[in-house]
Amino acid sequence: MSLSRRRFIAAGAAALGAGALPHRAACADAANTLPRPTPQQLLWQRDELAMFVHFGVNTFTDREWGLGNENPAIFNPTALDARQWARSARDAGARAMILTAKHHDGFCLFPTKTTKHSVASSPWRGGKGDVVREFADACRAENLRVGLYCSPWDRNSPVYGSARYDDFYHEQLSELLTRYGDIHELWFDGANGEGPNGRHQTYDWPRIHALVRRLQPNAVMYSDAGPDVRWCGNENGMAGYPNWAMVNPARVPYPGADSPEVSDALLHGDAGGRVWRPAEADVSIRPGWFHHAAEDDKLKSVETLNEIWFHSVGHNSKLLLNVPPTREGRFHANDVARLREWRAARNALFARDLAAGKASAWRKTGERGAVAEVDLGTVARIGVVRLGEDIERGQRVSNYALHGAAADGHWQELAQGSTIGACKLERVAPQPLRKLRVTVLDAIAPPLPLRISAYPAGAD
Ligand code: FUL
Repeated sequence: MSLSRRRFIAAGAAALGAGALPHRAACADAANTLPRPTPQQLLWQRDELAMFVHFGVNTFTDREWGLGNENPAIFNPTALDARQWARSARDAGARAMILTAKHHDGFCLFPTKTTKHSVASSPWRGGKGDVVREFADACRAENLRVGLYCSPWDRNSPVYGSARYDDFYHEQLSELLTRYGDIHELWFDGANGEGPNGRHQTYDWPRIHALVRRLQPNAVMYSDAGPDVRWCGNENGMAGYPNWAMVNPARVPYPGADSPEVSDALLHGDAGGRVWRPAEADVSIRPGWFHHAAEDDKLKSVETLNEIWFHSVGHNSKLLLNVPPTREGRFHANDVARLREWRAARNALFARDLAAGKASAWRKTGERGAVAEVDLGTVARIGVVRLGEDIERGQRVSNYALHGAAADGHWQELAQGSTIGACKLERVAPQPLRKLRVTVLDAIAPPLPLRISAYPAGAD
């Protein structure tokens, strides 16, 4: 069985409607109809990094997808410490954390009226434990937003594959949405196989979405196709480029198919899309999502994590990095150390923005063009340039060039690009520069002043 999820698409997405592409000549008008993020989507994206936590019966069976017939007694972490997860997440620079409250095996990490297949039937904390509660408390203690993954696919529920499962799932979500305070993100996974009776389920997405909106109006909902946040199309943490935050829902229809067209729409979004639905890039620090002792020395290197950062956050996406607790219920020392090293490396890369507070100029060049220039006031070897649009007013730039000038005033091209969005990171060949210039060559609506940051190259 493939471990990559098969796509299902959140119904209701289609109901939001697909509009016509803005006509290029009607650029100024396009600004009025340009999709914009909700305050919740904006907050979600500004976090840049969230930590994913896969934990459950699979941790104890050494599997990635449980079968649903596990004995709850196997769930018995010996030293569960959600605060340690939260501290590591915060130290790594994450601002939110998402826990698998229920994975495909149906085992609930919280006590629930819906099933006996939960922590209440395990010996852990004498059957009185609640991992979701400890997780939510730990997140709040470390100033992290709380997110929950509750798999729609349930390989344990006897009612899976019938209308009764809609009520069952509705009840589970209601418990999760009413007991644990503010939930920032709900994560609806795309894997969708058969239940214990061999039956498949067609989920009632409009009902699910309405429930979340009613009980947690400030939460964003992720699924492969939304409705608030979409998948980036792969599990490597690599968003596509160009990457628009908008989609045309007709291109990511329900039920989804593993077609090249759907992958393309998820990877790149759509310049003409009428719905704001930015991409989330998820990846695990290890080969698997759950902890396997055999992978304790197979962690991604700092270099790989940096590559992921440049291709996720640096491609107008948000990174969701998974770190799985061990059977003890703690992050393994190797993961904690790797997160620390990676944070130190990022701190070094982005320590000093030499463009901050420096003289800058912004000049429009026709309807769709503009030139932004910043004078660093000194000559410095620049290694990374960060560009950003004011996405509160929509994503606009579709083609640009980045130039730099050394002390002699001679301009040379450093990079060319298409989309910018919330953040585009450019790694440039380290060289002494005094000025930077971004030329917006084309945009889908009149471009707005850009944010430009310039970071010195490390010793090489
Ligand atoms: C996939 C799931 O099937 C994996 O087990 C994991 O939860 C990953 C994040 O999403 O679709």
